Amino acid sequence: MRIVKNLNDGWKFTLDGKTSDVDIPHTWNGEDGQSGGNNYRRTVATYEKTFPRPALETRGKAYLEFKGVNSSCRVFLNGSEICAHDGGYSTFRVNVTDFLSDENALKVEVDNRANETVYPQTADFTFYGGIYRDVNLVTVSENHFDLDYYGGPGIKVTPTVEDGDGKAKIETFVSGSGDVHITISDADGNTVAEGCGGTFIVKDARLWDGVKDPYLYTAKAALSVNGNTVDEIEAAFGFRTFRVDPELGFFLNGRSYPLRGVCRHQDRPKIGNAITRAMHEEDVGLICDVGANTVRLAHYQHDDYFYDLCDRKGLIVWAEIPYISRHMNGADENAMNQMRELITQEYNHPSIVCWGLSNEITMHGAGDDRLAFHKKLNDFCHAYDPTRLTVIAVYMVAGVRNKLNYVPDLVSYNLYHGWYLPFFSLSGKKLDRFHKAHPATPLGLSEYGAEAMPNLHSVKPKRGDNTEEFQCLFHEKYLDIIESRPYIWATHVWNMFDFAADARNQGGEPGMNHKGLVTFDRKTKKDAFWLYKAHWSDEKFVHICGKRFTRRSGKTVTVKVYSNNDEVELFVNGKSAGKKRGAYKFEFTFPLEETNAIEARSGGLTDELVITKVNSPDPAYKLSKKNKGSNKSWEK
Ligand code: ADA
Repeated sequence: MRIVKNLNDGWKFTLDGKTSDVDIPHTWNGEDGQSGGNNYRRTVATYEKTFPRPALETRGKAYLEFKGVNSSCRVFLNGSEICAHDGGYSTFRVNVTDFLSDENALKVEVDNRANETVYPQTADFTFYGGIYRDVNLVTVSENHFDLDYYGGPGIKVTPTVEDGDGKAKIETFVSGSGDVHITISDADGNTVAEGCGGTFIVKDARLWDGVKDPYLYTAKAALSVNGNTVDEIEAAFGFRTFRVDPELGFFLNGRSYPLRGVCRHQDRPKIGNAITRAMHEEDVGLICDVGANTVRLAHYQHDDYFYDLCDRKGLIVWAEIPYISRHMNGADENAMNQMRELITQEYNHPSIVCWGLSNEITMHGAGDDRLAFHKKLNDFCHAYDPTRLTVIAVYMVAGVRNKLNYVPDLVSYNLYHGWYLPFFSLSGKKLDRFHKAHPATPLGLSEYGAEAMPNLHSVKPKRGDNTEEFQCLFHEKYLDIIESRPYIWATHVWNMFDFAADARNQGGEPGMNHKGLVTFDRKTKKDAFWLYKAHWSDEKFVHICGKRFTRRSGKTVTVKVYSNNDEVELFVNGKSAGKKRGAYKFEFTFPLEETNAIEARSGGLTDELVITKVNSPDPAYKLSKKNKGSNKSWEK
C-alpha cells in the first residue's frame, strides 16, 4: 500500500560555503528578496539530508516527490544524479528504488540564477530560491497508480452535466497491473456510483455552483491484485457547466455569473514563498471575505492545496504559467513543459475554468517565434484539455489588433490608465475598442490597480501619491468602468495582497509592490478592500474610511463611509451629522472640533473613528521627496 512520508525536517543548507540547519519549506531570499535594490542572491545552493531505507514490499517502489523547488534543481541520491527539473512552481517526482541503500544521502542543488531557458526571468516579483514546498518519500506496491507522468495524481476526472444528471468520466493510470474499482461518494460520504471505470452517472447531481454552493463529490480509485487492495487514491471533483458569451459575460450552470475578483501572489514577509497551509487558508479566507467569486492565480502554478481551497470555497480560478514579460526564444520547451505539468496536476479541480498562456508578453522585445509559439501552446491546451478555455493577459499598450489577441479563446487586458498613465477614461475606451474590433471574443480585465501605503494619506489624492485615498478613488473609477460594461467576462484586481518585487522602489518601502487591497502581512485591510466588499459581498457591514488618517486640519472634514446597506447615518460627538441614502459610498462633511468621536450607523451596524484636530497638515502622511523612489526600476 501507498505510504507518504514527509521529509521536510532536518536538512543541511549550504550557501557560499556556510552550512546551517533548516527545515522545509525554505528560501534563502526571505530577507534580501524583499528589501529592494534588485540585488537578492540568485545563485546555486544545496540542501542535504539523510534518511533510512524505507520498508518496501517485494518489488515495491520508492519515489521522491518535490512539490515546488525554485527555479531549477539537480537531485542526487547516494552520489548519483537521479533527476533534474526546470520550473519552480510544479510538482515533480523521481523513482529512487534502484538507488536506495540502508542510509541514504539526498542532495538537492537548487539554482535560481538568471538564464534564458526557464521562465520566469523578467517579471515584477521576486524569484525566491529554495525548496519551498513539501518534500515527500512515497512508497508503493509493485502495482500502483502512476507516479511518473508529469507529477500528476494518477486519476483524471472529466465531469459533464446532462439533463440534471452528472456524468463523470474517470480514467486511472496504472503502473503494472491489477483491477481498478472506482467509488464515487457525495459530500456526506454516501456512495452514489461505483464500478470498474469508464463513465459514471450520478442521478440528479448536485452542482458545484460557485461561492453559493461549491458542492464536491469524491472519486476513490482502488487497485487490487488477486482480491487484495494494493493502492488507493482519490480526487475531489464537481459537476458544473460554464460558458463565456462575448456580449453577456460568464455563465455558470446556465446562469449569468459575472466574475469579479482579485489576483493573488503567494509570498509573505521574511519567509517569501516558504508558506504554510494555515497561510493559504488565511488568504482564501480574505478573498472570500471581500466577496470575490474569482481569483487569478498569478503568475505561476500555486500550491495544490490552494486549488483545493478554491474548489471548497467555490472560487472560479484562472490558472497560469510564468510565461511573462519577455519571450525567450530558447525557452519554448520549458513553457510547454510548465503548461503540461500545470494541466496534468490540476486537471481535476472544478474551480479552474481557463489556462493562462502568457502575461504581458509584448512588454520587452518581440522574440522571433512568439506568435507561432502562442499558437502551439494554445493548440496544446485545447488538445490536452478540451473542457477548458485559454486566455492571455495583455500588456496595456498592445493594440487591440495585436496578432496575439487572435490566438486564445478569451482575452483580458492589464489596464493601468489612471496609475502609470493619466486618464482613467482611456481604460474604458480601450475595452470598447477591443470589443468592437473582436465582437466574438470575450474580453476581460486581468489586472488593474494602484499603490497604497497605509501610512500615506491625502485630502486631495493624486495619481502617484501612494495614498490609501488615491487607491480608493482609482478603484471607484474602475468599478464605474466595469459596471457599465456587462460584456466584460471577468475582472481581477491587481492585487489582493502586497507582494515583494525586489526591483521596485515606491511608497517609502523599497522591494515591494503595494497594490494590494490587504497588506503583505495580511493584517491591514486597506480602505479599498471595503469598497470591493460593498460592491461584492452580501455580508452586511458599515466601514468608516481613514482609520489611519486621524490627525486632520482645516475648518471642516469630509469622512467617507463604505457600506452595502442603502442608508448610513453619521454621528459626531453624539450628534447626527446627517443621514444619507445611496449605494456603496456615503460622504459626510462637518465642522472639525478639537476631538471628533465619529460613529457610522447603518442597519443596526456601527463603526467608529476618532479624529483629532491639528493646526496644519501632518507631514507624516506625505511621502518625502527623498523616500519617493520611482517606477524606473519596473518601467511600464
Ligand atoms: C504588470 C504585471 C504584474 C504587476 C503589475 C504592476 O501588469 O503583470 O506582475 O506587477 O504590472 O503592478 O505593475
